[in-house]
Amino acid sequence: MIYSSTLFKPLFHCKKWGKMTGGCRLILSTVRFHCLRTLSCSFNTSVACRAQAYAPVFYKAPAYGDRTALVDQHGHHSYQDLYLRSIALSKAITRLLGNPRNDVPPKRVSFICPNDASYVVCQWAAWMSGAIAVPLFRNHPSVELEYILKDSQSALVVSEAKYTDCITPLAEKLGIANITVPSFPQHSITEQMIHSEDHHFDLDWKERGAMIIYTSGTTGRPKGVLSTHQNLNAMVTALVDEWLWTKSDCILHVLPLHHVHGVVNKLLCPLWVGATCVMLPEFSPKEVWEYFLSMDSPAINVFMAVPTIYSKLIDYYESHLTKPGVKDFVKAMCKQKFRLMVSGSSALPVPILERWREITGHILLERYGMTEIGMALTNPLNGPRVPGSVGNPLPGVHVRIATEIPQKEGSSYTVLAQGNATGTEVSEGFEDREGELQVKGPAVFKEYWNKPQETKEAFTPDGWFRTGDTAVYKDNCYWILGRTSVDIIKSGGYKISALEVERHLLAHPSITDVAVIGAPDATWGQRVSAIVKLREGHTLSLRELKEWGRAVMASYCIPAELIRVEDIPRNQMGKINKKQLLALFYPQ
Ligand code: MCA
Ligand code: AMP
Repeated sequence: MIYSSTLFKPLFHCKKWGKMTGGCRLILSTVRFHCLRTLSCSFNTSVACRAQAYAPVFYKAPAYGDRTALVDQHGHHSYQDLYLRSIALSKAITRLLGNPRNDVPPKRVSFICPNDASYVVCQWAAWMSGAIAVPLFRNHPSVELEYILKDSQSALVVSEAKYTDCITPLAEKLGIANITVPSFPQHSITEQMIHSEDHHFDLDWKERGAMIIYTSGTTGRPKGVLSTHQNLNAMVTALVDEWLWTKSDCILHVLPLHHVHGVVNKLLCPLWVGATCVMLPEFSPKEVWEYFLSMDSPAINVFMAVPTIYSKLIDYYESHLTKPGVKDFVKAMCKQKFRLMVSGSSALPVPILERWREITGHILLERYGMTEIGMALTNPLNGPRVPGSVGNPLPGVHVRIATEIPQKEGSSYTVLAQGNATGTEVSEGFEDREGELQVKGPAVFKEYWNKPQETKEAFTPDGWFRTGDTAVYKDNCYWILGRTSVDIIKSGGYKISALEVERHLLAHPSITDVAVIGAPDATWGQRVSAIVKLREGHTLSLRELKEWGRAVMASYCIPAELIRVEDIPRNQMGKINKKQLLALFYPQ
């Protein structure tokens, strides 16, 4: 089913926000009323308004009216414009799905968009309809998209016009409804779209599922991390409070929109406070530097990225911006324009932090997070940032460092250190001892979608989420020492399951045995390296493997290196010791 041409038709000939006809005005004033309550809630947590305190970000949009919410390749989009477009789409969704607001659990609406305003519209529309939003990544191959559509049991997939050709056959194959949203800007928005139906969005938001993000684990296929509106609310408000987001901020957005870093930290936070998000269709070092050095409005004053992006920006700087006068200009502009530059999603190498400081005069603020928990630890906005450390817990977040004591019936844990935003206590005799970082708090996800066993195993018996990261508390802050499992690779900020890549590679007609490891890399953090045994008489080049890989896995999972061996070393039990493989092939 494609409703592309009809979806926004009623939106032509838009009158302005303030000049609405009777029915419409009534509806919007209801919405405004709720928004004001919500806004006041963020400052006043009285019981009377708690019900709306977990409402999604779109509740705030009417209050921000014609302020610029988003700037993308199509132009400027005000809060009211995004809001009205979202209502229009939510009406189409509701028409197709019945009334998802009544569903328990809520229906899933997947969507696939470029990095532009259409993403926000799809996300808000899904929430307005009461559905769970499942963002798809436009660069994923169709087998990956199919897996997510199936696993999330999506009732509907919304695609921006550019992706309709890719999505329609998938949706038809899976028997899922699909609609197309036209590319921006096709039509201006009108009031007619919100006539006739009542648009009050009063739902019990707190426990309601909001978003499913897919993440790789050590075992099995990617898991859908279901966060509730309360979880998202906690993630956003902690960052807004801690990093002092205000509506005068303007962030440059360059990250993919199927992970928490791009969705929550870089998009929901600015939209929450009425700030502006300038969104590039994809990361380009040249364009980022142009924005950094531009005198034009809107002036970017906040930037966040993964360490690989800072590394790539440094490379670009070294080859294009190091002439004496230019260097000084770059530093002066960055110092003057920016109030905050953040790094996260994987460890920030100290040489990158140092070089960035020399170039821009900014000490990157490093923070630590995870899809399942949002952000947990951060260096301070004001106050000394410790290179290599990830600081201390954000407001509302409880963390502990613990080691497991395996027992016949479940496990118990020795707690080495435990803390929150007010301080950390180290258990006597366990100073500077490393263990697993575990997290509790309102931002911690509800469940892995349809995976009760995996959900159970992700928590300790007393309810702490087990991150799988090794950490230590030392010198009054937390340090991440790496993953507990070698089978989780972080490349360019993406989490990649080595086992998942192996599963794909074993389907290659020339490969008979394989071990995938994360090779250390100055730019990428780690790069995916495949150690393979080929079938008798077969040959395989890296180029051929990459070519083949494009159809079956995300580009960032495709091995960047191929090492052919006669046999993959195994121990007597037939197990591969990946730490030994790493030492053997990457001795440095
Ligand atoms: C691209 N390539 C990669 C990756 N990205 N290889 C390994 N790892 C990657 N991450 C490959 C491409 O397939 C291509 O290979 C070559 O590198 C150049 O690709 P290109 O697209 O030009 O690279 P790029 O545009 O410069 O992309 C690099 C990037 C991107 C911008 C750093 O990887 C990225 O957006 N990363 C951010 C991921 C992210 O947001 N993570 C957050 C999740 P070939 O040349 O062979 O074709 S973690 C999270 O959300 C938690 C909560 C947290 O703490 O933040
Ligand atoms: P993801 O599961 O894709 O959300 O990635 C979360 C993982 O990224 C964490 O479990 C860590 O392993 C890693 N990570 C995020 N931020 C940092 C950081 N600042 N330093 C080290 N690792 C990080």
